[in-house]
Amino acid sequence: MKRRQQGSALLIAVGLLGLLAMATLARALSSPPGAEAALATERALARAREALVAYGALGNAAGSHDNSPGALPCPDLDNDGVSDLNCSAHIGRLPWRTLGLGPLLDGAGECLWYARSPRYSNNIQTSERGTSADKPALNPATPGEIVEVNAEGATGRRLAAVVIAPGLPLPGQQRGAVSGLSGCRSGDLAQFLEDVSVGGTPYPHSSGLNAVTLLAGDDGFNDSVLGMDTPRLFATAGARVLGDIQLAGGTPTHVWWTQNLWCTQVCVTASSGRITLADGGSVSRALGVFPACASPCSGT
Ligand SMILES: [Ca+2]
Ligand SMILES: [Ca+2]
Repeated sequence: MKRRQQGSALLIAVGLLGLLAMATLARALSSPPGAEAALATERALARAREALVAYGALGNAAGSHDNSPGALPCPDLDNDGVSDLNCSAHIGRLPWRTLGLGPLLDGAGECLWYARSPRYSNNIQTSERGTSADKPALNPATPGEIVEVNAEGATGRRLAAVVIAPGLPLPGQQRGAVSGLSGCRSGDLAQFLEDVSVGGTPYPHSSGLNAVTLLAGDDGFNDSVLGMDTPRLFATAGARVLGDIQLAGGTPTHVWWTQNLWCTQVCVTASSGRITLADGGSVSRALGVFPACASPCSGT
């Protein structure tokens, strides 16, 4: 009797294993080729963008109050994973160490690249914000400078930053060995990212001022792009500013508050502060104290 029960259990186990194998095979057959790689790329890009949003809100790991809320790190220009403070280029590798991330890899096993609007750079001293056209006050009304481009051309959206997955090397691209410092392959920008024209207009990635979202696989172009617009950035950085108002018991005394004209960006209702974003959305927080200069929100 016991032996018959054992035999039945074995048959059931074999049957279940067979069903599991069939289900796995069916799932593999139903996924289009490259789907897992594409998913890995999307995951890496999303993690990078959220880390940049967090950096823009809180600055460096020490949470320095010297940074302007919303300011973004310079790219990594020497392939060590660390942002370069005296950078002149607007595009480079994602500074993953500075962002507190591991080396993010796309579906092709390549490290990510990154560009940020020059006026959003945190190598502009906060004390110099608002003193010249190329060092403007940084707040939700500060337009991004990176042009978003799709298959029809420029979309009209201007982005604060963009993260880019390079994909596999295309014909003519030669990438070097993996750096022991960064875990990223060496080589200049042109070995990873492609310059393209859309509708006869050139939109070079190498400038750091275009975010081209053509479908990967189009002839001569396989970069995957994820943009960060200014509302996404300031939804978090703005919450930090409202938090600082509460902490300060009214008007923050930090240099970034005055230099970036935050008083023009905050309005108050009976019990909360509100910051309006560039897309008409807003971020609010209950406040026990208000900045002395803030005006009432319209309609309240
Ligand atoms: Ca570096
Ligand atoms: Ca590429």
